[in-house]
Amino acid sequence: MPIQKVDKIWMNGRLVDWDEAKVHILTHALHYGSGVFEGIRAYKTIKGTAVFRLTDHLKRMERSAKIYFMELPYTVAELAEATKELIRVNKLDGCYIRPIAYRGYGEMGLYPMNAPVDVAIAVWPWGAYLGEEGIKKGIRAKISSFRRIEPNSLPPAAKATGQYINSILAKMEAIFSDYDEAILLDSKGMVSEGSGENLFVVRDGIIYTPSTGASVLEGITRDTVMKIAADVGYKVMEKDFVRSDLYFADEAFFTGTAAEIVPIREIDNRPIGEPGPITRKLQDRFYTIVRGEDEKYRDWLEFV
Ligand code: PPE
Repeated sequence: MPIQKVDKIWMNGRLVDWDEAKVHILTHALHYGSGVFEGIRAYKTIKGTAVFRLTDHLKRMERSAKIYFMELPYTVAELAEATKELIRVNKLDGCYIRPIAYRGYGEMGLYPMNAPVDVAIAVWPWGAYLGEEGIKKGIRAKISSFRRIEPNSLPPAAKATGQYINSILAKMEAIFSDYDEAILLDSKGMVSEGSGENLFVVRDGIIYTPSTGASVLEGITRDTVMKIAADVGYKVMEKDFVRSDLYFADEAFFTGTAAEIVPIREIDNRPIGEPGPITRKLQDRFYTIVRGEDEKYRDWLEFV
């Protein structure tokens, strides 16, 4: 997806011009994938622009960094403030936000502790990740022949740059096979998640999503959906399941910051059907909340 250029990028505490936001070719993270990042969205609300669950995202970045012994030179509060300032400076209302902390220039080799840790934040307008049409009508997914990375090789709980090579393999395979998105199984063969989204299925009115034991990222949208579904009165369960449970689903959908909530209408050529009532209801609740139209969830909005 092409990036829509804006004015400034935040790099190590300074606002730099978009075209000047560069790194050295010998940046450690470029060679070894030794970076951690986040994907966050800001929405235009009735009370101004607000970042959705900004602090929760930045805390997850801190947890990702912890796994890789990466000491972030800024606190969560400092990064939150920098994010808000950056959105103001670029005069954006709704946008996507990409903070990244990475091992920088100065050391080569696999022991990374002497390389500097650089931090940057970029913001830009980013539309529907799996298409507007996908949000409305649902997408087609295919179980990937690539297995999801497992906790004892690359911890899926970390949102680390290098780990995404796994998602890229799955995504390319899905697109080249004329599907919209991949569903990865974990190393045990249990259903895990999409290339960049968590996965939910509905059967007999109960909502299921794979547990963290099935190599999933602890998605913020996953957590949001579980909470709002429970508040609406649905039963939600974290439970690991196999591929036939996907085929038997009454409804299925992906969740993610970039994707938001995207219905799945077909898996491996087996129809799931038009987006169902529970998926619709959750989409509706989600957009109401991110747009600040529900007081109950005001704590999730961090105003710019
Ligand atoms: N699983 C994976 C592997 C993943 O990358 C994401 C987010 C999620 C689940 C959902 O997490 P959350 O956003 O907290 O609900 N993927 C991000 C990056 C996508 C990209 O292509 O880059 C995102 O949605 O921002």
